[in-house]
Amino acid sequence: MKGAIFDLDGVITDTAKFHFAAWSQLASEKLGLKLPASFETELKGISRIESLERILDFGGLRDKYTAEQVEELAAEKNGYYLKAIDTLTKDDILPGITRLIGELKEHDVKLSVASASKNAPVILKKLGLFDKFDAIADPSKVEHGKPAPDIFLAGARAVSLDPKDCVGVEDAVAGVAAIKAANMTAVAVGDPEELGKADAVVPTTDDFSYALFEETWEKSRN
Ligand code: G16
Ligand code: MG
Repeated sequence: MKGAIFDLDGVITDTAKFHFAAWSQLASEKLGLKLPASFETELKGISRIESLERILDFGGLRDKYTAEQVEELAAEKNGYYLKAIDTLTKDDILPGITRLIGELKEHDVKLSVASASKNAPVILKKLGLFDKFDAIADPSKVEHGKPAPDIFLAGARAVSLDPKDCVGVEDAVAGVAAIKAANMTAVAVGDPEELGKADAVVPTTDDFSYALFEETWEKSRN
């Protein structure tokens, strides 16, 4: 294993609750909708615009807004979201992640971020992790979102590595599909039934380690 390509939300920090709160605020204040709690999981790893399109579909409102209005609504949600994540600090890094980053760096593993979030650099700065990563793939430069492999391929390319030498790290079904489509080894955190396509699934981020990543990579390549 030469590289580890990380999803952000749900792997490095838990921003899903802030995304959901911001979407809920937009839905109730601007769209007259109440979002069911299931949207918090459903929108994980899904881009800003596609998330909004799914919300509009849920409310049967897709045809009511022009493309320009959809962009405005998405920008408004991002405003709510940015306000919410302003309070993030290193205390919001998920358990075991700082240790894992240290272990991977000790073994000269390149680290890159493959998040659907355009806010990834801001979030990593708030967490004090920005300088630990060798690269952050830019989601606005890739054509297809997760489950397409594009963002993970961009993450490997950004650290000049062949995808087959990389482990991708995810918490979402669409993200695991993206990793496998990129021909990487997938390590996931969460429900093993839901994330069954991954090469290894652990219950918490504290179960991640260099040894687990290396062993899973070795096995999946043979
Ligand atoms: C994250 C979240 C998604 C969010 C997307 C875009 O993805 O899981 O819910 O819609 O980023 O975020 P933004 O509006 O900040 O660009 P990931 O890939 O880090 O799990
Ligand atoms: Mg995620």
